[in-house]
Amino acid sequence: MFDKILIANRGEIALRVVRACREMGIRSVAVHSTADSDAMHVRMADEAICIGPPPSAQSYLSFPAIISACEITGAQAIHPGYGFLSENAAFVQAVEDHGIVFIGPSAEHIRIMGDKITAKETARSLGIPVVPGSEGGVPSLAEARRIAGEIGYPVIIKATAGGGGRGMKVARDPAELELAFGTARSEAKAAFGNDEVYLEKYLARPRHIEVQVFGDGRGTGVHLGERDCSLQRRHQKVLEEAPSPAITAEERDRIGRICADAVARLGYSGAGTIEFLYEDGQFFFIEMNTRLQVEHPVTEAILGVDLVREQIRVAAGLPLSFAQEDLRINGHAIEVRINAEKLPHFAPSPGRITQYHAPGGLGVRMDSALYDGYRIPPFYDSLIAKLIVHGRDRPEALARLGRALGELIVDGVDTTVPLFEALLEEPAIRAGEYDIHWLERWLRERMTAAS
Ligand code: MV4
Repeated sequence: MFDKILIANRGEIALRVVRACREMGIRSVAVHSTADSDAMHVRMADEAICIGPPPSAQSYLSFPAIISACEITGAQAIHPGYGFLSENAAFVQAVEDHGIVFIGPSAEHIRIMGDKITAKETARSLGIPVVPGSEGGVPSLAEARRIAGEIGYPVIIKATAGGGGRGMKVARDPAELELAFGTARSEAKAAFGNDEVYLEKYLARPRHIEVQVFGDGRGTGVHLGERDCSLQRRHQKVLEEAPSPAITAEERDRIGRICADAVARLGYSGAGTIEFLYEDGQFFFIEMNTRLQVEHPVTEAILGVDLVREQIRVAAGLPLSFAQEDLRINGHAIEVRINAEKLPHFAPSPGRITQYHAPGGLGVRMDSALYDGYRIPPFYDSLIAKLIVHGRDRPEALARLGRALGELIVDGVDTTVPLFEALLEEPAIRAGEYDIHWLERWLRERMTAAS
């Protein structure tokens, strides 16, 4: 096992990794920009080292700054958290070239899944159900017309190099396809410097359901059930829950087994998430994330597994501490993402926290790097806390969420807490009946009603 791990991240996820390290008897090294000298992850780690000025490009994204910090502190491994360098294959290569262990999958697996077309081809070849569409890139409008005629309208055009929903266009008929194809290509070229696009059947009202997987890099693959992340705004998740209120135990076992099998055959190492659109009882692969995700605590809550600990074990060459048959789902968990943002437009709201009180009690977990008097810098993501509640069933988790939100105090900045208080009143949320478009529709209706 490692003696010392460097955490190439900040905020709540850096703290999350510090905590796992401490429980495992591993020393932790925090890195920070000059804007984060007073950050909680810096205070809680065993050591801290400044790696540059506030802009991420010169600090949290700087290969030389982070690799030098490892060499100076003697850290043997790097945990990347999520975002920043967590899915950067070139970084993984550089880290390994310096004899440091990257806590995550191989550069090759990150590269395969980072390209939407090779990801989809790989998924299909491993027996994962994919959305019907083009095989690879679509070079011309004529070819797009032919494929759309085959799979049927509506279709969606996606940029190969895209992600996070950027560069997507829907076409309902051949006339719309002409415009959509041209726009998708030129937007892809402008945004990503790559105009390659591909075509898929457009699913009108799916849910976003993702399967948590783990590989030990030596042919063992397991799944840890799914999370329902359908509540999104502008491709940002707002609330996540596990298990999904939309699927049966049989559906879970079936898709889970397919994913675990795929991970085993890939020889995948570490944590991964296989994302699906789910509609009318069918799963369709869209992409795979090769990192720990923001919403991993809902899986931890219902399975009692420490996912960061497992990541560290696997990176150190140890087996997973559990087998598939050891896992049993216990109850229901919900996470809400509390952002320093001002409603109704979600404008960033950085500033000083004048009063902070975290909720507690049975079934409540608060993952946050906030403290009284902390100044939220304006340079980074607006996520300031994740509130995760766990109950014996979904109604109990919902009740606990309402109770915990009532205990929480975050003064000095605006937050998205009022959004969750309003969502808890909604019959569709209470019933678990929402798709990927539900939240945006609800926000639009409420905003027009308020004005
Ligand atoms: C789709 C789709 C409908 N049909 N693909 C958006 C982000 C990217 N990761 C995939 N996305 C979508 N792909 C087909 N064939 C609808 C979306 C989509 C979406 C997906 C997940 C969560 C929220 C979403 C919001 C709008 C569109």
